[in-house]
Amino acid sequence: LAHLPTLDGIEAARAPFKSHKWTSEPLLARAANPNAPEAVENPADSGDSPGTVASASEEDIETALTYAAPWNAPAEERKAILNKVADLYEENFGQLFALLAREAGKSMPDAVAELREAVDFLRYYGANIPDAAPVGTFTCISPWNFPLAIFTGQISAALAAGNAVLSKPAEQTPLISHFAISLMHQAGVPKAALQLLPGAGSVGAALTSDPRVDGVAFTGSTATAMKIRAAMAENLAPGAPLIAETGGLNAMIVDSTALPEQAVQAIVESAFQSAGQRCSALRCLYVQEDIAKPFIQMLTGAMDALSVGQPWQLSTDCGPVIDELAWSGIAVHIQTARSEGRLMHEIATPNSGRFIAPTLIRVNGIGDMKREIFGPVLHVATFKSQELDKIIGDINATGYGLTFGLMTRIDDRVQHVTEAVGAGNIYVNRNQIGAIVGSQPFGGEGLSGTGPKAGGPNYLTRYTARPATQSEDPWTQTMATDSLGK
Ligand code: UN1
Repeated sequence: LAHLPTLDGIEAARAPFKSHKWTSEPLLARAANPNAPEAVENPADSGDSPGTVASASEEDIETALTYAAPWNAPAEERKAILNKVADLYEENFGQLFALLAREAGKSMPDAVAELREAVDFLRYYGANIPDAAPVGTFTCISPWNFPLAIFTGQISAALAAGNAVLSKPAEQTPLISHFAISLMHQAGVPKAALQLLPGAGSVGAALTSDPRVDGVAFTGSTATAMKIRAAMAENLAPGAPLIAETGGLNAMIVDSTALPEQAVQAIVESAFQSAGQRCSALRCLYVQEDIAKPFIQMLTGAMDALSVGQPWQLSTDCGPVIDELAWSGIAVHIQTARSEGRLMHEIATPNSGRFIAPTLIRVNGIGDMKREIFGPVLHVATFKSQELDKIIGDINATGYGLTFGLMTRIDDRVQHVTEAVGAGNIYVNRNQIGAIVGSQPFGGEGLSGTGPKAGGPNYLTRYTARPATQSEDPWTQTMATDSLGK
């Protein structure tokens, strides 16, 4: 019964959508001259703000670094406290959902999935506490697109291993981090082992270039990961671990034997859930030429059934994109495609707010895509059967390797294609998002991340003090040969 939501929780789920105001501050005593609180934006409603955030000042960062102390409680106690945090997340689901909707623009189904993933991370890492010393002090830099799940995943892994954590959440989503960290403290994580330092990139830069930091977990863009890598190499102790999950240019191949209904559903989910704002999302769809016409007709029909709208409406499939910068970048991309006659389909969107209609854009192949478009935009190419290996070559040539999807009923082809494509998460005859903690760990290859996979058996070892050998650090090589971020 302890896990059932309380009536308060249900009421809390309703009220905060419109009225509640949260504040987020660094969770230690503030420095003498703190930064002034600023309004946080609601991505779906520019007239609304869910609360205020006071960014960490230089003095706050200095205090946090001085005060940080590894969590040296016995493993059993750490496990019990992480499980208690999971319980508190479940009990406070109303506030967490409200924040996911109002601060991050998450639709209700996306928010439910995210809360579940966060709870899964806490219980999984709690159940797998490594028998080794911690690295020391870990900086955890988390993204706005999973402001609860990835944020909690990084922190709970670092804490399970006994590290001190300095958390720098995404600039767009400080309030949910603040609330979640308050729950962690309430459950018994010591304040010196877990400190929140909200702010912009400069806060992250300070927390990844100070020699008192011993390791960094980062999820975000490949370019930022490379800057962090360089700053760590210059300032941190040699061998300090960087655990990075970064971008992708994810493809799916649908051949003429695929079950069309299954493929269409998988594509709609993979490209448009979370408004396409997942690094795992499908970006480039290859459809075999023989079936392309009727297949794309089915796909556009399924798109027409999607509803774009306010996150807290239960009918919403696709909420807003995160901010003005994201919105304008995607809008320009769609406008360019329109002017070049490559727009294949788009659906209606609300007139105001930062909404982008799920859109199809024609491309010749993944090579036409210069960068990851982080929104509900799917690029479509066709291929002839004899071109299969060429496409696989093109997909691998992007240098990324996060997710890949294959829709076919030919067994030999499953084996051939899944062996030939270099991607961390390969999915056959299903959607290519929504990895599951424990049973389907998530992580990329090449420019998409350093590994090990989050929610998998090797992840926690990188948060423990072991001498890292060259072969355990595959990114050293990748970084040396690629040209991004230089
Ligand atoms: C991300 O979008 O930053 O499998 C990664 C999935 C999620 C992806 C998270 N775990 O769809």
